Amino acid sequence: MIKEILLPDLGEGIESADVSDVMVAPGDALAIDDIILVLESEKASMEIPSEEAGTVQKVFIAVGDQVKPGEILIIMDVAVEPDGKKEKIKLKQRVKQKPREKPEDTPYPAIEEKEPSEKSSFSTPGVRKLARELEIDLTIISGTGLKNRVTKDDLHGYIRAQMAKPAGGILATAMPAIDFSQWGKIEHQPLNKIKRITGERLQQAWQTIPHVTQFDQADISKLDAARKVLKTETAEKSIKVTFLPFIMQAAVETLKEFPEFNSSLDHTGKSLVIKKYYHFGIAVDTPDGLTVPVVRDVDQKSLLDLSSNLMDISSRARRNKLKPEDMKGSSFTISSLGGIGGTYFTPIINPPEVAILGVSKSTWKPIYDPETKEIIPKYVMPFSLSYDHRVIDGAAAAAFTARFAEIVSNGSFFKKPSAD
Ligand code: CAO
Repeated sequence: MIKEILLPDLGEGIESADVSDVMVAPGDALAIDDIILVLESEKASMEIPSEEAGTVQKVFIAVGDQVKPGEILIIMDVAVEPDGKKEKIKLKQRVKQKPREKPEDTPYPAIEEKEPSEKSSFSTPGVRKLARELEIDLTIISGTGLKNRVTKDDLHGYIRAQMAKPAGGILATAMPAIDFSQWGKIEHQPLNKIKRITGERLQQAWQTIPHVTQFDQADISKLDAARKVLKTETAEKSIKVTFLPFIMQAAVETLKEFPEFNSSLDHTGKSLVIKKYYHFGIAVDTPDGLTVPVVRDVDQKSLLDLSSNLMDISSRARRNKLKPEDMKGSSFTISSLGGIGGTYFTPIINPPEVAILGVSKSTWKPIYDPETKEIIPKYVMPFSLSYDHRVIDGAAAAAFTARFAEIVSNGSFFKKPSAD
């Protein structure tokens, strides 16, 4: 039986509304309650369901149309049983017989992702609104609703799956494809593997750890003098002594006084694992990108041992000769840009650690000495400490940097070079 389906009264004094989605096309088999179209009025979005079951013959509405109650929406061949009764109940039963799979123990079903499509996907206004707010492309979600509609559970399942991923998948999928060539010449340069892996780790660390960075500076004039002597003494041994071994030893001394900076949160997030070993991750700049090999047992090594270790790992890092063991087990990380330049930066914590020291280039500065009432030139090293605020309080971090500055300025603790 052919029947015209009209727009019902929209209530609440709504006289007309705009069509934001048409969910049916000629030839579609509709069950009762299947959505015919979605309207956006000034007051709300609403779905208009079918009160009949049957086959769509003709569609009179399109996205963007303004429609009024009583207006014809579609023509349907309404299903009629041989005895003249409509198939309503039968169709409803059929729909009910196809419950969506939803595991008992998970609140949302596992959602399959698919390639983005230029075709819009079927979903309810609420789902589309949430997706718009979170900048999620609904066409990549396989809908489990009727006619593959993306349901609220599908969207929630997708969001949960993205949150469980190690890297921020939502961010990646939220990046729109932009044709930059419309504004000028461009060149595509694929990121190499190191950059991609480091990028994912950095993004994860940045998104999951509440970072705070404390800035400070240290007078390293004495250290500068000590290094010059050592550098001359070791020149013939082909060992390059930079500031970094001194800084590493000063960091060990400070960490011994502030053990929570040499820790990790355990898997429950409810207790700290304090490490009694001092293995330092050292950020090394290589032609292929940033990598962080580990120098072990920094507390047991002399300045020369540390210098040779640094030469070894940085040279192997730059020749892609690091082994997996070289990258594991660090308890604290130092990133030194002192050989390059800049004053202060905000290093990103190297998980599962809770703090990272960023060292910047030292410069000579006129510093006022209140004791002698003189202005004295001092070699001043700016540095930054980023820390996990779940574990470390701001006061502790400021105390840590002040103590580190004191230790590094004093210079008396430096371990003598080893005999060889
Ligand atoms: N102030 C002044 N001079 C400094 C300095 C500082 N804080 N730190 C280093 N220098 C000097 C060194 O003493 C050396 O001078 P000499 O030739 O007179 O000895 C020169 O700068 C070059 O040092 P270097 O960088 O080769 O050696 P290093 O031991 O200081 O650092 C390494 C080694 C591997 C850490 C470094 O080469 C490197 O790769 N740094 C980049 C790390 C990075 O990219 N971090 C960014 C991470 S973003 O979070």
